[in-house]
Amino acid sequence: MELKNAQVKFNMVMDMGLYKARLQKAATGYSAITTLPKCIFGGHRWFMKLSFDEGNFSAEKVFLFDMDKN
Ligand SMILES: [Cu+2]
Repeated sequence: MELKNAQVKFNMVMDMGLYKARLQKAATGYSAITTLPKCIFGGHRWFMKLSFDEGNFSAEKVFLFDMDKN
């Protein structure tokens, strides 16, 4: 099965904008590339929501990560 409608969205607690990328099939699994801005207020925690729907099945999951400080 191949996911055709999968995407990731990134945002911060503060309004830094919403960044989206579609997942593309890669050699091993899926990949997505996006560019996130550096927070001028020193925030570094980002949330990434992974979502996909395929036929009548859909799922989403939120992950968090901290951007490098330098
Ligand atoms: Cu910020």
